[in-house]
Amino acid sequence: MVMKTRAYLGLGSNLDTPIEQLRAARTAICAVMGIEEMAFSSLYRSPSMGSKNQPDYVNAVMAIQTDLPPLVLLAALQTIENEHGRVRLERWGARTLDIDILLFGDEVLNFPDLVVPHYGMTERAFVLYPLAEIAPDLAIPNHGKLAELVARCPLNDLVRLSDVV
Ligand code: A4P
Ligand code: MG
Repeated sequence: MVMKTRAYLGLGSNLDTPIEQLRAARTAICAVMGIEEMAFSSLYRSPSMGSKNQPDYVNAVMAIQTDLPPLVLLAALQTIENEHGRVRLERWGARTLDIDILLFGDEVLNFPDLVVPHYGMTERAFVLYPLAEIAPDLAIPNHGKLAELVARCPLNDLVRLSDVV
């Protein structure tokens, strides 16, 4: 029997109709053999972190169940990013689609190409708030309870899109 792992993915886009990018990404992720969607958060809008001269981002978090090993999952997600016309001009630059593996079960992974938990997730409102929406009782390996991280994290102008439209 192959073990299935619950993983959490962070999705973000700030170019080319971000909401459509996230919808298309969700469909593409669900179509991967060995990935099953368990939950999908609301969409959240926030100013670009790191560079002020960029459009706002739209972010969401997706819970999946998968029997793919972590590096195979990463490769599948990178293929989807590339198929969605992502242009990597600069680190933290504007992008049509960014998919991060936030958590992979309760594993701590330190591969050259894959660090889990994702290094920025414990301080980023656009990750913590959507994650807490779909997994309020989660604990983050090495970082403790998600609810406590959320309580310490300012919103930084994050808005849930379903609250404004
Ligand atoms: N990599 C290592 N660990 C992981 C992981 N857990 N998940 C490697 C995915 N990839 C991981 O990433 C660079 C390399 O990270 C990959 O080749 C992979 O092997 P990338 O996605 O190509 O580059 P990047 O996204 O430009 O860099 P990075 O460091 O991932 O940026 P972040 O941290 O994702 O930040 N503002 C708002 N409001 N919302 C956002 O979503 N996102 C960013 C990008 C900046 N500002 C933002 C947002
Ligand atoms: Mg990334």
